[in-house]
Amino acid sequence: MSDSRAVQRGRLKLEEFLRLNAPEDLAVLTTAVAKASIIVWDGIPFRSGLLKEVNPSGDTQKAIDVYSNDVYADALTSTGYAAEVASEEMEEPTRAKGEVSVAMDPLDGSSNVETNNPLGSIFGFYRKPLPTSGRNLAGALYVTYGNVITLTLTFGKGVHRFVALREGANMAFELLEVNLKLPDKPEVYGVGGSRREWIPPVRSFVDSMEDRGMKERYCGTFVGDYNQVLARGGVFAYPALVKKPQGKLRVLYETAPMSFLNEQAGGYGSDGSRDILDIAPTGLAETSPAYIGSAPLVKELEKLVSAGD
Ligand code: FDP
Repeated sequence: MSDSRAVQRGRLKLEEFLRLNAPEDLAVLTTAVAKASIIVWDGIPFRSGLLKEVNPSGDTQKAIDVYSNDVYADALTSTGYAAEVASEEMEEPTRAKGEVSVAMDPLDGSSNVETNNPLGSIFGFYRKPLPTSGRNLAGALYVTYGNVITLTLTFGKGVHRFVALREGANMAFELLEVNLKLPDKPEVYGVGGSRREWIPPVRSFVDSMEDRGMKERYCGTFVGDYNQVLARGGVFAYPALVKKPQGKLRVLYETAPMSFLNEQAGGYGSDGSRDILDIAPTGLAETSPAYIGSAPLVKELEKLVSAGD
């Protein structure tokens, strides 16, 4: 962070921050994501089925996850900096002429749409063609569509957060927090799937977290659940399940970018036996168990899971 005076005033615009702190290609791609996130957010009431009769653009109603995918994929490919954009919503990545491979989850937690629980989007900027390991990430970011829209990002030099504020008829992102770090004292945990499906070491570790006075906080969106771990310290896990040892979350689109960001915030992410960033996925939609958050806790959990205790 080079412009700390501007940070203290709290009015540093995203574009200015990116000009000072990001390589040009990632700056342009991040700006595209920021602009598209407002369009996606605006579309949620109409596209989610909440307002069935109303469709502002008059075109065929698309499901919100397909809509988000199309908005982000168009925005990213039209920058000229993306080599490919991959997401679970597309059978094949969209190819373009740039050099950065983008893997995204355009609408994380789509089962939360109906209940108005948090939603998010995740983006990983890779320097190698997909699929590739998280070691080739040059940047990662996530968007939260909660009480406020935030964008939390890293380019490998700390984690910084921006918030969308109204500016006349538009919304613009301004710096909210710099150099976010997981607090030393962990307070919360959230674990996906259901307790009876978890492998035994995860069950016993959750019991031990309760014994340590930590609280369960689970909203059902990876982004929302991780976001509170970043604020309060603790662990988010979508663990290995007895009948689904590879868990549920996708490495390229979800766990590697979030783990890269989490490590920049001083945390650690494991698949139960190794750093998530060391996984070399062979397919775009490959999944792995994920244990992400405060480093000492995740390392403890990794030991238990590796030993099968
Ligand atoms: P969703 O299926 O609603 O898109 O990415 C998948 C995901 O949500 C994560 O955001 C979330 O952490 C997890 O699945 C929730 O799964 P469970 O309902 O099995 O807990």
